[in-house]
Amino acid sequence: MTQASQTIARLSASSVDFDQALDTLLAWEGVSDREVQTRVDDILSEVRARGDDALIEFTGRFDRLSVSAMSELTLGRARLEEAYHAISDDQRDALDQAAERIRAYHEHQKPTSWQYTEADGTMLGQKVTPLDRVGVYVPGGKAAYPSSVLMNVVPAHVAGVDDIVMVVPTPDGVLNELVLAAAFVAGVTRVFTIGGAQAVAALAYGTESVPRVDKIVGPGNIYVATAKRAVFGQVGIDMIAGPSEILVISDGTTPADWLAMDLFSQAEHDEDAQAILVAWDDAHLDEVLESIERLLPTMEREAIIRASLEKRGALIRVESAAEAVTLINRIAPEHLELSVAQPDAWLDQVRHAGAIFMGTYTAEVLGDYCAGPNHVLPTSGTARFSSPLGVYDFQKRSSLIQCSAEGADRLGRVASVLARGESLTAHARAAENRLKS
Ligand code: HSO
Ligand code: ZN
Repeated sequence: MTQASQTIARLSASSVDFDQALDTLLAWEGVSDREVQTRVDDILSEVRARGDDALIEFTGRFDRLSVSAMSELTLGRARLEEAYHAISDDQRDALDQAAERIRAYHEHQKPTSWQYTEADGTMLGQKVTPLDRVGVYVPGGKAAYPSSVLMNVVPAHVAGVDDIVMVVPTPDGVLNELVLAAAFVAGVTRVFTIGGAQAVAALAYGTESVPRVDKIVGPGNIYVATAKRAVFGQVGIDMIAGPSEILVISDGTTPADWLAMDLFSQAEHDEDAQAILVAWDDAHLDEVLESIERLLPTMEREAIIRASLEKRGALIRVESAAEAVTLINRIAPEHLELSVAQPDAWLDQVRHAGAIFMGTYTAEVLGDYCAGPNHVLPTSGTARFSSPLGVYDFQKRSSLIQCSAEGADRLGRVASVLARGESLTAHARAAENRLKS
């Protein structure tokens, strides 16, 4: 049943060593490196102590970009708008449509403040407030995705964040106009063309030119991830993302060539990305493998896809649809494609997945770009306990209590007893002061 393939592993869920093979396949160690840690700590304390001067120095050293003032590394809305007009009509139109759909979807997420009043007039409630200022990190180089700018910025904007600051490294001063145009469409307030741990430090501590933010979101390399971890507490951060993953469940209703391309679309992100397909029909699995092998040589990113499929990909044969469900919940994938005739029938049983793509026509890439839901999703099994990036990540809640005289009496009696039990006399007396008699 398990058949050798050079391209991608074929596993059978009924083989005795399957559990162990699956563990090995899924294992992903979040990178942590002593040397990186030390270098990041140095950069953080330099920026904290010397502000703009340190930023200018690091940007010269790491991005080969030498400037004499931070104003040369700052782009305002006018410059972003220029980029928006400089890109092609097609690109502008696609960005607009994507942003609009992402905005509309996230509008549905807006939580509301609420209150209720008890019989004695005591009011209790919750007040939702957007964060004042957010920093969005956008990587330079091969992972500079305009779509990720939309996905990180639009929810913050919908949440009501007034000031959305973006940082993006520009090695040798080369700007990515599409990224800047996306920043314009999404509602970024201003951009600093700085990156790495120094940019994270600037956002976390503030410098003369870069304002201190309340939360930093967005993906980055190991230096950025290490810096974000280090400043957590000083500011909020989003999750630290691992490599992208897709799990496709196929009952054979979707053409094998489409499925192969869906797997490639994750694999082409990077060598560590993970693409897994699960089916209960051997002939169908053969067909998918045939598609993979035939299409792979036609891909522009063949080398990356090949490495990813070889290292972390798999075609898994299960006995039944029920066994596929067990596997879904065990893997807790970032992206789940239910490529089956009746995806709705599966939903009740799927407990852990970042985003669920339902049916033959719903390719994961539509969610990457423009369906509306966020593409920043929990990776490496963290969908067990976390959710897509959303409006709620850019807001916080305050609780509200307003006691009536009767309420103060009623609650004061309870509080007083509990306070005395904790030997906290001032607590008890503060409550007792407001008792009726
Ligand atoms: N699949 C990636 C997002 C992305 N795809 C950006 C293309 N550009 C992680 O969800
Ligand atoms: Zn993608």
